[in-house]
Amino acid sequence: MKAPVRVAVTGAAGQISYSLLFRIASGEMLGKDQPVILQLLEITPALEALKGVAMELEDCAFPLLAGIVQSDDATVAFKDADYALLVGARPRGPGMERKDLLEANAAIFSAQGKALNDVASRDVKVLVVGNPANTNALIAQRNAPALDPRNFTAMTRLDHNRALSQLANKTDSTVNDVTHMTIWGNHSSTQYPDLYQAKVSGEAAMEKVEQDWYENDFIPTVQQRGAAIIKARGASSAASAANAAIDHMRDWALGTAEGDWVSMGIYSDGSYGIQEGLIYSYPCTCKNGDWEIVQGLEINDFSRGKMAATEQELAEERDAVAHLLP
Ligand code: NAX
Repeated sequence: MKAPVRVAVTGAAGQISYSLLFRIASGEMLGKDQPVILQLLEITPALEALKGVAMELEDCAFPLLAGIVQSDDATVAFKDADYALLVGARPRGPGMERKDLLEANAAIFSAQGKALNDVASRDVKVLVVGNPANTNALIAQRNAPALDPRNFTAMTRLDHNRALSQLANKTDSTVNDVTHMTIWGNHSSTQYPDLYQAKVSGEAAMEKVEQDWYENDFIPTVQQRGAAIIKARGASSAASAANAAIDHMRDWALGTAEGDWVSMGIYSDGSYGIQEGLIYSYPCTCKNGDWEIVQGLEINDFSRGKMAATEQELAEERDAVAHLLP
């Protein structure tokens, strides 16, 4: 058996974590041969609820669960963390403007970025799930100058998975037949789910669907899926978000499927003309615990416009919190 790795999860008493933690502890994220120590962070008023979650984790008697840490102190929860899933965030309250939401979260993610900088493993792999995920990841990254910016990522895998299912349904296929899906940009309603590169059973997806469906049905459905779930369920996506977080971390740690790619919000190096330093979702392949942007894709004018619009939104979010960035 391998030595245990440390997996920090914030917002650990929340609804996404209620699905996420049990799957991490059962080996679905890092493999059935990899023991884990869960290091759980919550705000003080939620520590009692967190205790209940930890009791349930114990009651599963997971063979791979080598320990549980519970804390309301980020420097305890992130100590020597090899993986950090930042799920907890401040939700939008009544009367809160978008700017207020950005600022409230900037405070949380600055503090967590600093704590990661100070106490986490130098190779920590960070996934930000809490919204606004891309900008929260940017804030954490900027507050962790001692860590490689490549270690900070934001989750667009749920959008990616939603797009796979929509295309599979439309083409009477299964998700196993769909490859080369891409989500560009922000995890928000400006995201651009790109089918120009996608394939169904090895053939170009755009040969199998009409342009009208693509522009007026597929793109808005994927962009608005989170809101549709809230309307139907009365609560935001939780199990599917946890599933996407598992997929994101598993592929980053263990590698993406040969000949395919996934979507990850990552530190832009300027590829495809996107401003350097934004946390922007790109098509990525992963190998040996590292990601790489898929290069050389042909981008038509339609895609270029959509990629620029979501880039613009990310630049605006960054500018709105610029006064809080180091
Ligand atoms: P919940 O409100 O159920 O849970 C959030 C938990 O975070 C709460 O227990 C809260 O006490 C805790 N928390 C708040 N501030 C904290 C802090 N500073 N440190 C540690 N813990 C803190 O929300 P849940 O449904 O679990 O969603 C969590 C986040 O994921 C939200 O921001 C949500 O918007 C975001 N999502 C992101 C998605 C994505 O694809 N990137 C999709 C799903 C989800 O909407």
